[in-house]
Amino acid sequence: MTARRKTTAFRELLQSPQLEFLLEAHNGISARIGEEAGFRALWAGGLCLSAQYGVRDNNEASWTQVLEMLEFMADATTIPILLDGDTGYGNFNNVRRLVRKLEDRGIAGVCIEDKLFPKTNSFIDGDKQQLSDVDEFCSRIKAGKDAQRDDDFCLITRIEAFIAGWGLDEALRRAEAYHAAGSDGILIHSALSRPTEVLAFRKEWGGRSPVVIVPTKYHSTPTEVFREAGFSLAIWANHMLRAAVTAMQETAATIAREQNLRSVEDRIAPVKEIFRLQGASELQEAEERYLPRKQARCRALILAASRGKELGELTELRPKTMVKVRGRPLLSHIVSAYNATGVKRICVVRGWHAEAVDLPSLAYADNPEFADSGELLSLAKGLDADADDSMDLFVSYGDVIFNRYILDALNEAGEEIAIAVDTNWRESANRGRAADYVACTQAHSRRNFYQQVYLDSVGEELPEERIHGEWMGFLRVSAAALPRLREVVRGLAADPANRQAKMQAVLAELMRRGGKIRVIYTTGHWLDVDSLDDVLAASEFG
Ligand code: SPV
Ligand code: MG
Repeated sequence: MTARRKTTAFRELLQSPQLEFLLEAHNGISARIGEEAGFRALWAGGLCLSAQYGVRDNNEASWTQVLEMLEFMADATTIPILLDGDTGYGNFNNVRRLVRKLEDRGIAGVCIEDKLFPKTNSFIDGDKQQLSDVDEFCSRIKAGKDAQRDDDFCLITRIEAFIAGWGLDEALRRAEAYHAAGSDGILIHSALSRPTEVLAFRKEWGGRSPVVIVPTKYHSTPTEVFREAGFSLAIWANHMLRAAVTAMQETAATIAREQNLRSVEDRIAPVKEIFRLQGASELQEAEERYLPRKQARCRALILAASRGKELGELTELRPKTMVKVRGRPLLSHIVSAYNATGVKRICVVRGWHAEAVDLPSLAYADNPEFADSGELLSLAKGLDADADDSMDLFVSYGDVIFNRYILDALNEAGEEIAIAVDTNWRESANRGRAADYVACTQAHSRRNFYQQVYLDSVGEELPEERIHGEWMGFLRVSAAALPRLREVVRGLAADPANRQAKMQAVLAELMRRGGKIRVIYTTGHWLDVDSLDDVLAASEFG
């Protein structure tokens, strides 16, 4: 089924036996609002189109600038638009070009008035306005009608005889000539506060062609009067712009006076309503249909509840993750590394001096029992804080800074569960600190570059000959495996015996349940900050 043309819809309104209404609109959004209110056609008025551009109704906006706006209005709506085409912007030649361009832009009709270019609004010194020569005006009508390719496109002619101080005879003489020249209807305009002129005209003219009125000045007349008189269309010609102006003036004055938004917020449309009027949801649906599936999206959970007592005074009032290195908290370096690889949704589990962990754009979960619990409990709190399992998840520590390369390597693994393991484990051993050592299905070696390596066991007490590397806390869990991780963590955390459990207990349990944990070997590119020496080393990192 082909949609009914806007031209046809407008012609039907113009020729229907009952009174129909056109609402003024002056841009895309006002046009859409008019359609949503139930209007079946719109008036693109010259007064309001020029006013929304901030210029006078004297053809100061060029006709192509009018055309530009009409295109937005037509795109924003499904109902026909009648353009107030002023005088046609010149002579017959301009009118025929105008008609073609309006058809191209989906405009249903144009109204031209019998004055001279550049025109002046009818309500400004109307009686000083000069009318066009009747024959010359008829040439504009004929050329316009000859130019249209769509039979239903309407050319309405506006008689300004009353405005310019002439009487009924002059108005009728002109109507007769315009009708003979091919006009589809007469707009009879009047600046009186009562509809006497337009009623007199309609009475004499009868039903020879549809008659259109603009009751701006005789606004108090009951609509019933127009209906009974047999008018075809009534145009509410400037009320959307005037309503907007009042609302904008009040809002601007209030904000200027109060220097805050409290009292205006509830009196103006919410931003969501603007999105709706713009059709934002349609674009979201289209993106789903047309855009290639985005790469797996990731979020991150940073376990940062511990104080880091070894750092002494530095962590008296803040946790280790907020200790500054190169002028920025460790956490800020960690966030930058995540951001650099496209991860922006980050949740930090806080404990010691939670209030001091306050970087913007992060989500927070708190582990109030941090002092006597282990990483497992912090992980449980972090997982509980965000129930979204539609994204892959990174887990890492708040005192480990790293190069984004580690995240990229884990991403590339494309495995349900993967950890990064540093082959340079002897460095930690040499520094005499506890570390999460791991044994894997294979040692790191260039020879088995193409082999996939999996975790075998993890612990601080692994015998040296079994150690293949050190796990620095990076864990990547795909969205598909997240429910499994949740289940394992919940199960472990429910057992009071696991209160002090570390992250390695989670890996062990995942493996015990038959899960395979892929190991990505890396060398360096990270640093954990446990001591003051580490703080100094961190200053050199990167
Ligand atoms: C307009 O809306 O631009 C009109 C009607 O032409 S009036 O302002 O009354 O002249
Ligand atoms: Mg006008």
